[in-house]
Amino acid sequence: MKEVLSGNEAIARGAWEAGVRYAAAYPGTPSTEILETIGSRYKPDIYSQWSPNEKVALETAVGASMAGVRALAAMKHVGVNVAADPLFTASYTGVRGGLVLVTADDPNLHSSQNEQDNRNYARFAKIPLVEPSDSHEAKEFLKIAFEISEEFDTPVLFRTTTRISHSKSIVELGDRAEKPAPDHLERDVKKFVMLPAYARPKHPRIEERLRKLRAYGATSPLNRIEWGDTSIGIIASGIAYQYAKEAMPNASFLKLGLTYPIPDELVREFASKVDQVVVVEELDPFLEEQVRLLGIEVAHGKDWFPIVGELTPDFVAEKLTGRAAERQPAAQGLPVRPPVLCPGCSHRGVFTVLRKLKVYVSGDIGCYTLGALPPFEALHACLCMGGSITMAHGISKAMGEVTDRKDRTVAVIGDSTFFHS
Ligand SMILES: Cc1ncc(C[n+]2csc(CCOP(=O)(O)OP(=O)(O)O)c2C)c(N)n1
Ligand code: SF4
Repeated sequence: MKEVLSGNEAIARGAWEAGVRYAAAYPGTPSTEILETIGSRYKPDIYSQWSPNEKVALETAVGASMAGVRALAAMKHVGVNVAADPLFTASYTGVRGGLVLVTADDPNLHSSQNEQDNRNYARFAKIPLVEPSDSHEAKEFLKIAFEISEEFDTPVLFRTTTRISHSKSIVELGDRAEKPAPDHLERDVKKFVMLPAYARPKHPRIEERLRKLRAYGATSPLNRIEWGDTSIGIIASGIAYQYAKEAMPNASFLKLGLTYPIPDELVREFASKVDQVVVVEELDPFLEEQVRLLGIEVAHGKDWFPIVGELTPDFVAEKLTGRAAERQPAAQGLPVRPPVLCPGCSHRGVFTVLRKLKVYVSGDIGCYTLGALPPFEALHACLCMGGSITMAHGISKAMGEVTDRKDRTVAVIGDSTFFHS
């Protein structure tokens, strides 16, 4: 049977088909619908719960994996910053049941406080990275990610971007691979207690794991070469692959789904048979650097595709073909509609008073960040979830005893952000 699913719905379906029994998340655009879908469509096969923050979500998933079941944690890109501590050491412990962490990145900051490329976490934590290019791949690749996790004894980072998470495409549905529930709790102190004496020998094993993963990438169903015109060989993954394929359907492609570590032999084979290699990717030169490290010349990469912001099909086509897309110009003179607090929002009264008091307001992340914009203009700082109270503390200590009210600091924070921290 086929269904049209968003990337997030397809990930939820993939978790169900993979036999996942535990899923946890903290919400954040563009990741939220993953757990929403699991909770509404795949109950009771998958136990799912929202966590107070991303660290808790990942830790509970690690626990479920230790108990022997397949477990999934999902979050937006900045959530992985919060979950980084358990992530890096889970790379050392490895897994029992497969463990996949979904990171939904947000190029162009549609709904985020920064624009970070979480592919770098895979290299940093030395774990495999899987990137789908559409909803069907999101489902199928997730199942493979669980197999990789168990075969190589590692958490797997599964990265989407807004265009993959929220675009819809056709997905061929499959059955659930039921995994039996554990009948006892196994103990393995050397595997799961990361004392220095037990953690130290893990590091060389992780390096060995990466070597094996690199070799596995040559035959993995996640990676493929699509031979075409060999005057140009395009290396791409994720949504960038779709844009490049649409622009140059007849070119040769190395389409990567396992983007860390990249399969060096496959890359060499591909590069040796094309006249020039072009790497198309959003944000950081993540693939380009790995390709260059192999001693392979990259004709074009970040010189064409910027390190900042989101790629568009037109932009990629223009760079690859040298021809500008013909488009109707956008209508001129339309009214600007900046985001505002809802008419009856209870934050409105608070910001009206804070504005009158003229105090310095240390803000946080939520709807109330809009207190920075007209008509209130009564919020003067916002850094990360939970930062308002702590920044206000630093500011007030730095300022000492001030007499002028406008140099006094007030912190504002929402309930979810309060409990998150
Ligand atoms: C580390 C991190 N995780 C998740 C998010 C996404 N996010 C932004 S605000 C928010 C919820 C805020 O809720 P609350 O503090 O109650 O404020 P409200 O918007 O309800 O006023 C979430 C989940 C984020 N920006 N950063
Ligand atoms: S908290 Fe956000 S969603 Fe709720 S009323 Fe205020 S602006 Fe609207």
